[in-house]
Amino acid sequence: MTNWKEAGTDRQPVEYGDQRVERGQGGETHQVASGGAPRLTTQQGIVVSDDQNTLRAGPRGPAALEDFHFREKIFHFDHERIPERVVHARGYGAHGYFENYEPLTDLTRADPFSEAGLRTPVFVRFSTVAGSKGSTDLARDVRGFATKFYTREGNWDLVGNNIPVFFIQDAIKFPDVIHAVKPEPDRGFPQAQSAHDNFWDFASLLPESAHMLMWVMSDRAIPRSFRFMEGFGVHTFRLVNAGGRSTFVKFHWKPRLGLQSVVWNEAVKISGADPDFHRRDLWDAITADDFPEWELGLQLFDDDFADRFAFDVLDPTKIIPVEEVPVRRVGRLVLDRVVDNFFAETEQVAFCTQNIVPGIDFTNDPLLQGRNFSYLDTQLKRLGSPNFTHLPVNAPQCPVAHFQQDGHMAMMNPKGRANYEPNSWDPPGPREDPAAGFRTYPDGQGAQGDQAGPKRRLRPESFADHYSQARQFFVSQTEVEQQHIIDAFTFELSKCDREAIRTRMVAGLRNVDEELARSVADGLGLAALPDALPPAREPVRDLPASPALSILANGPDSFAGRKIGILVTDGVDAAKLDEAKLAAEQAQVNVELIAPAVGGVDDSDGNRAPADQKIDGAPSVLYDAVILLASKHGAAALAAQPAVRDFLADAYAHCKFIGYVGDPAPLFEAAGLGGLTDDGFVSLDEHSAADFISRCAELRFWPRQASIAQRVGAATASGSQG
Ligand code: HDE
Repeated sequence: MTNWKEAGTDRQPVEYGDQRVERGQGGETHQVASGGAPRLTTQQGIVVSDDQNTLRAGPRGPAALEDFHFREKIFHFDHERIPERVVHARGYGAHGYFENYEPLTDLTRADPFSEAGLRTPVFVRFSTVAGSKGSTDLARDVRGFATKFYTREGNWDLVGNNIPVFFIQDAIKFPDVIHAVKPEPDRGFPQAQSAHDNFWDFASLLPESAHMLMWVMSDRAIPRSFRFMEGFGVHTFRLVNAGGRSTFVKFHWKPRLGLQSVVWNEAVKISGADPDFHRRDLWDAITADDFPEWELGLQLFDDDFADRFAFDVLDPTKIIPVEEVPVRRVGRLVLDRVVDNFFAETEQVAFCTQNIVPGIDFTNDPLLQGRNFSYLDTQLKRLGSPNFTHLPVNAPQCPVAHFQQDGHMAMMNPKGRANYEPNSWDPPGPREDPAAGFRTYPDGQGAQGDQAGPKRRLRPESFADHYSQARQFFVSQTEVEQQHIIDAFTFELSKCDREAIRTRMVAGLRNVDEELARSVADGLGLAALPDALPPAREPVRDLPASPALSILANGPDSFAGRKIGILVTDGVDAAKLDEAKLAAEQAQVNVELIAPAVGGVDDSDGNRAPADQKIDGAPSVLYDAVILLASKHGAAALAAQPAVRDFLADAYAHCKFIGYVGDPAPLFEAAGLGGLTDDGFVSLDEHSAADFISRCAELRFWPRQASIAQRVGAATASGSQG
């Protein structure tokens, strides 16, 4: 007989470091419920005695089928995954609130805008589009910016992107554009990249994508993090007031910390060093109570403007320049709570563009109309039940009452007999309310009213200008940004194997800007500039520039919210280190100490300064600026390390501000920077740390980009001569 009454007697107590555990007969680790730890149970609530061993006939015998604990545990594990989103699979969410500044009742009867200071709870999920769930945050891609407002009159989902236009004009092309950008179907790669033949083959044959391509080849597609990017509702929507008057609206999110992007070479390296760079940034900011914030802006216009405007306001490949219709800031979004559980909230949140509340309405934008079908469909596929609205993250935070019933995982089941209407029961169950209920705006009247006619598959002619706004975007960028766009096109097209695709794309770019097309052609080594593609409608070449479209021309005036990496060694000057840390704190800048070992360094006062990172794991791409606080002896040791040389060479190449003490020449020389110091290098012996940080508000020392390009040009020229 086995001694089943004496459970656990075959185990011995043992200490593993700071943990007291029990060791079983085979040496396995057992942790037993005691102190604050509750007892482990099965899903059915049966307390588990041993979670280390399956039930076996003899210690070396076969497993028993009756082991319900094992069976349940593995069964549940086998079903842990739900289908990832077909697009926007990789994302990160957080909770917060939207605070309305002033009542907007003249414009809309939507609840979140009804009172000054009203706070509406929200859940926001940021995402990339093309990559799968496990892909890198720093892919060149559009970012999703989806906000669920839990209003007192139901959920409103504003499912937007960080780019105000889209690739296509009609939802029927969505599967095609996504197939084209995703890994190619035969080989299953490349992951989370548009730099491959299929994407550019499709794009070069789809002139309506020209405007969007300018945005995705710009630095907008490689944001520094979610906190530093804008959001856009993209489509034209309607606001409708209590009297039934409609005003067209475009939604904008404006980041409090200003816009900021990384450079492409940095993005490539961050993808290796920290593929979670963006989600970590959001988590770190919120858990440090440095709550990310955006303002909601509205571009408001009427039918007359819509008729006057040079493009169709229903065309989602067009913006309305803010110089023509200014952005009115009406409230702020604050994210102040991380999720308790990633799966329950971020993975299971189900945004639906068709979730709107009284006071907001759709327009006939053909992309929006298609989306309104797609999102509900996709939630059923992913979440597996029409009851996905019962999940806490999706449940409205207002009364919900209807006669829909049953289905998988039904949690909220009505009581009583009435499950239909009309009925004569008491209680009768819910009934409709014509006054408070959602009423669709009776579109199709007024100047924008030609929205009916025979059923046909027809694209409006007013959608046929594909290039004018692409050009407007390009000419509105600073020189540095234009160069980034040229570089991005050159990089992406260089990854296409078929020359015909590269050539066709350059031919399309000629309709945007000759200089752009020529530079990309040169970068690709095209033998000759191809003829321009025949445009459906001759582009307007003299649309005025819209300075608001540039990131750099609208930079922040502060370095707040950014991160400085301070490289230290034993013997680091304690006073300088303290000064740098204090100046950073005062400027609301984060710092990380990077040392040869994570245990830290001994400073000049003999005190131990623990490090945040070991140098190998903290390349300079993870920081917005860097400071070298090495002692003389330490600097010599650093100079021998490849990771340190990369740290410096990259900080230089990415145009970062570099602070230093003492004579850094040997270190800079080791990094290949001998004789290259410029005004982006700041001696902290001559300047205070506070001065350095205020200098950093420029974010990057951009003149360096031109001087690097000049040296490359000179070297290429002398190479080709010799
Ligand atoms: Fe989406 N999109 N989309 N999309 N989209 C989805 O819904 C779709 C489009 C956007 O964080 C899917 O729940 C169609 C534009 C975001 O959970 C799916 C079309 C814009 C998110 C879907 C578009 C977006 C999605 C996949 C062309 C910017 C992530 C999973 C008509 C305004 C939401 C899901 C989150 C997600 C369909 C175009 C933004 C398949 C058919 C334009 C931010 O329903």
